[in-house]
Amino acid sequence: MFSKIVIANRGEIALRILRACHTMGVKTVAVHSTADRNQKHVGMADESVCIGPPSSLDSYLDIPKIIAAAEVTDAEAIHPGYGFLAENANFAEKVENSGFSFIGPRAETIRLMGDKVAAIEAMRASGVPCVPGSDGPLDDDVERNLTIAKKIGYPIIIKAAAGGGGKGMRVVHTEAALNNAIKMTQTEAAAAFGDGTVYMEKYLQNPRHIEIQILSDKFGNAIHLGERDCSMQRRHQKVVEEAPAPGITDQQREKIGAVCVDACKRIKYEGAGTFEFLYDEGEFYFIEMNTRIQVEHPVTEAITGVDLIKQQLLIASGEELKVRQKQIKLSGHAIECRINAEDARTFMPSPGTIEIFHAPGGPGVRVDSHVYDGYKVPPNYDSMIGKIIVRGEDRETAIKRMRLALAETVVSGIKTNIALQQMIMLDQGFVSGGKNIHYLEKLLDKD
Ligand code: MV4
Repeated sequence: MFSKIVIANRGEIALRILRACHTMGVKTVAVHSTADRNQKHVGMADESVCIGPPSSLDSYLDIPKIIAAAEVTDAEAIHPGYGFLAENANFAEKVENSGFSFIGPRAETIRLMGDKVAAIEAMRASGVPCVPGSDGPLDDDVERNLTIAKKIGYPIIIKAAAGGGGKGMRVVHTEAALNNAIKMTQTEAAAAFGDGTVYMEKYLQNPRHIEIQILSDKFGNAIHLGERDCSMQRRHQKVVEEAPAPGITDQQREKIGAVCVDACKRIKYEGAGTFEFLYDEGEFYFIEMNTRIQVEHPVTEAITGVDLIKQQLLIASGEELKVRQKQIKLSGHAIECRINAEDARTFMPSPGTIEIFHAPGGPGVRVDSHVYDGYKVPPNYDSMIGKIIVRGEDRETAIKRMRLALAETVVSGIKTNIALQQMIMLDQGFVSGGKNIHYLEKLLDKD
């Protein structure tokens, strides 16, 4: 195992990584911006290095500064957390070329998954079910594009190969609108990502977003840890996540899980990863793979008992996966509510000083948050101030626990989405379970 690592992130995930390091006897180096001097994990880390001003571009996204921090502290590895540089293949490559271990997949794998056309191609070749589509990039052949769309059937969606997470997409309902939509998406993609490559898929109108968590080591051992349902979202920001996904049978889970495990082995995936699927009328359709630890990883931890950050460290340090697929038993039901510093009506970030913070507790309640009384939420970063995760023996129990946990939570001095989360936990549609990706936005539109 590594003796010391750099935590190249901030907020709750930096704290989560620090906690995993403590249980493993790994020393920690916190890197932080000047706005983050008083972060909880900075105070708890064995060492800390200030890497620049508040702006992410000059701190958490500044590759040479982070590598320099590893050099001056004599660390062995760098954990990127999520966001920032977590899925930057060039960063992973530079970390490795500088003599450190990147705690995540190989740079080549990150690069492959960053190109959505290449990712889909690799997955299709590995037997992963994908959305009917163009099977590759679109070119400027107008007739060819019309033919592909006709064969797939409208509506179709044009997506940027370099996009993902909702950026660079356009739905097309008619043949008449196709060519212009392709051109517009290409232009936007070229401007946003420096790569105008686009591809086409059948547009699934009302799918759910279900993702499979995997772990895969450097020796060809791979396991899946079941699925998460992340359909409760607004403008591509997840709001509530849960595991398992309501209505998914053990047979469905075993089948899609085995397919993901096979794909991991085939592409020699190393680390923790997530296969993102759209789920529609009982079928899974792969859309993207995330090569990082995700915000919602705790719901999987809650029902499997596996510490995913610990597993990331073990895999990166070259240990063999000790957990076998047979040992993965899903137990109970877990729900995560993301707590954001935001305006209840406009959803605009609402930074400021938290006067009082009271965390909920009790059986089956976990709080992953870096905030405390007097904590100042800076305006420079993501507005998430923490996550409440509950587990119950069944979904109904978990929902009841979340209602109480939200009611116990006090965050004063700033605006938060706690009331929205409480509304969702009481909503009959959410309570019934299995709602699609448009449900929450439609619910919010009603008033
Ligand atoms: C889709 C889709 C429907 N059909 N692809 C949005 C984010 C990006 N990861 C993929 N996205 C979608 N791709 C096909 N072929 C609908 C979405 C989508 C979505 C997906 C997951 C979670 C929330 C979403 C919200 C709007 C659209």
